[in-house]
Amino acid sequence: MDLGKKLREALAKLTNKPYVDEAEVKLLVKEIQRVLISSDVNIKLVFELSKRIEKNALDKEKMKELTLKEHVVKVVYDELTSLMGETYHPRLDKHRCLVVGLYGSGKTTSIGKIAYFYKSKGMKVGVIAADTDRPAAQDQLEQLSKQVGVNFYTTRGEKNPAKIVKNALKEAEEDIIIVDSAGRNAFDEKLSKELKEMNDVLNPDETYLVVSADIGQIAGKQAEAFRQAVPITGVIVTKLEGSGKGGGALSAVSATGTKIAFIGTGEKMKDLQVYDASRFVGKLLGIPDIKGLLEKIETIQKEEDLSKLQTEKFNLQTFYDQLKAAKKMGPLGDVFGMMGMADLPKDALRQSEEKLKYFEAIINSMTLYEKENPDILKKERDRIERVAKGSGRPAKEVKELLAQFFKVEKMMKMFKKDRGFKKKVEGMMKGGLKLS
Ligand SMILES: Nc1nc2c(ncn2[C@@H]2O[C@H](COP(=O)(O)OP(=O)(O)OP(=O)(O)O)[C@@H](O)[C@H]2O)c(=O)[nH]1
Ligand SMILES: [Mg+2]
Repeated sequence: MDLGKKLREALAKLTNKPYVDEAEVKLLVKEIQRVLISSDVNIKLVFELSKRIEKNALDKEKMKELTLKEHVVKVVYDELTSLMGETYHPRLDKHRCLVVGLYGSGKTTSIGKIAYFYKSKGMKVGVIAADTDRPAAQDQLEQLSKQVGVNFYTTRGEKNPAKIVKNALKEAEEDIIIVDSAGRNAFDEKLSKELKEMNDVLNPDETYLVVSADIGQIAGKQAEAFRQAVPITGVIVTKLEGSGKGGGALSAVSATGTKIAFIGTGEKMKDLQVYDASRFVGKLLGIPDIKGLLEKIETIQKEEDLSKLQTEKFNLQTFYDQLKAAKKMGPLGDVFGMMGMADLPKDALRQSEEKLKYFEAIINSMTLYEKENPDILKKERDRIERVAKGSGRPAKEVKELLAQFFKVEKMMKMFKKDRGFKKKVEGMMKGGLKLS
């Protein structure tokens, strides 16, 4: 499914430029449109998406460390993933599934695959053949169940699917029960009634609609039709490996607000993937290294968060400046809140005007070296006496200021190292840093 050759060429052109060139972004958007329309994505969706890509590529502030190309790829990627839906998280608890869909969409095969998927996760699986429409349907599922090694249930000769389910449930005790249903050429009243009856007996936790990727956009309409009969919790899109219309199927389903749960990518039992929009989009765009780029972005984001927590150079002067600034802005707690340490006891952090003035006098009596290297005051205690005298404040108060400074300094150092440190800091604050 390499639709992305021209797209990649258009993206390549954006490399090594200091600013985003509008003409190139327009060219890129045109290519994206071409790719999406050829994979049968709805025209209206395509145009909405193009507009957003153009706007974000040109207007959105670029992360400093990203190249221009990376920035644009990220914008395109974000928009496409939201078009194609969310990543699915299969449930790993005890549950029941009903599988529905039209003729030949891949229901029975998908059941074999899902059974295999859960079995390989160490769960016990039972499958129920309740397709009474096609003569060989029960045998087909029985064979698949043997192949993947899960339990099989049916009632031969019984024409009512709901009764087959009811019978099977009397015996079946597996963690996961999956029921196969009959297909139709088109959704109709009879099928609707049949599914409703099965739904009532089974009371499923998941109802999967199976659609073949080659129906493209129509997948959305099918999802809506089936949803009127039974609550569809997820769609399985099969035959994605061979269809150029996969984008259409996925985006149309996602536009109806239904989740895509699994995708089938072949006839074998292992050819099933839990749906992950990012993987699909990476493939659609033919950008194999999309994961690498996303990891880079994540690292940059973490670093930016961290550097927000770091003062350029933390010393007594900057400590005092911060206290003063915090005072102007309100309770000091708010500043800490901004640093990611919310919920600190605000009272403990309130600094009285008077005390600030005294601290100012003390700091003004220090030499520049002392302000920048407060450790020296700890090592050479007579300096404290000197500062106390010079500021007209008691030595005890100088020590108090130093104690507060070292406490905050320590906290910041630990914060830099360990972002899960919040709890310990809170404990420390409760235990002590009284500023008033
Ligand atoms: N290439 C490919 N073929 C698939 C996939 N899933 C199913 N098939 C094939 O599609 C055909 C129909 O699959 P079934 O599982 O029998 O479909 P069904 O929905 O149960 O069909 P009915 O019971 O007749 O309604 C079979 O030949 C499968 O091997 C897939 O993901 N990729
Ligand atoms: Mg079948």
